[in-house]
Amino acid sequence: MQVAFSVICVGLDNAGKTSLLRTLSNSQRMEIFPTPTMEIHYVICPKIGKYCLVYDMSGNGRHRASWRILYQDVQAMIYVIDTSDSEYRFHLQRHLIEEVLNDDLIKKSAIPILFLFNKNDKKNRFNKDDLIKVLGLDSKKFKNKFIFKETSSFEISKLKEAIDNLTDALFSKKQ
Ligand SMILES: Nc1nc2c(ncn2[C@@H]2O[C@H](COP(=O)(O)OP(=O)(O)OP(=O)(O)O)[C@@H](O)[C@H]2O)c(=O)[nH]1
Ligand SMILES: [Mg+2]
Repeated sequence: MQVAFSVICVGLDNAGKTSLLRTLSNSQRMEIFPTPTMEIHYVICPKIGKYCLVYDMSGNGRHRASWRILYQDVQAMIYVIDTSDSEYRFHLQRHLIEEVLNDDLIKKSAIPILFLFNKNDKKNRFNKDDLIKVLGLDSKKFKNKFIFKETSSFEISKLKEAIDNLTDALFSKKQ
């Protein structure tokens, strides 16, 4: 298996990280539990016909500090947001995103970040453009390239498109 690049997948607990990565990596449908610390997925990047290795991190508060251990080993980030979350959790989310984006290692490497606005199959959810504002995702303030996509863990076509967009961003950044 040829691995072209590595990605860290982060976001609050219950966002749907493991669910969408299992859809993308064609893992057998099995019951989903909160990720204990980390899970690894190999995801095909249709554009380049190679795989990327995705570190699926636990979003639990106790484990978030371990995300940065991998920041130097990855070439991209996927940040998953549950669009049906509560107001309190969006508040928490804003602080967490601020912390990630202002981390010295993320600033220095300027890796592209794919923000997935997940659970878009739900009726009671916020739309992408409102959340971009609420979460302070102003790309002009950062060197990292931001990609925004609405997804559902159960719809593979949008997820594949998102991986294509990330692959494009990664390789255009390197030129
Ligand atoms: N409706 C809906 N539910 C989803 C979607 N994605 C995930 N879920 C549900 O959300 C819950 C949490 O999903 P996980 O994939 O475990 O979330 P996670 O981000 O990996 O959570 P941690 O491992 O705890 O950080 C599960 O009950 C999933 O079935 C989605 O796109 N739509
Ligand atoms: Mg998980």
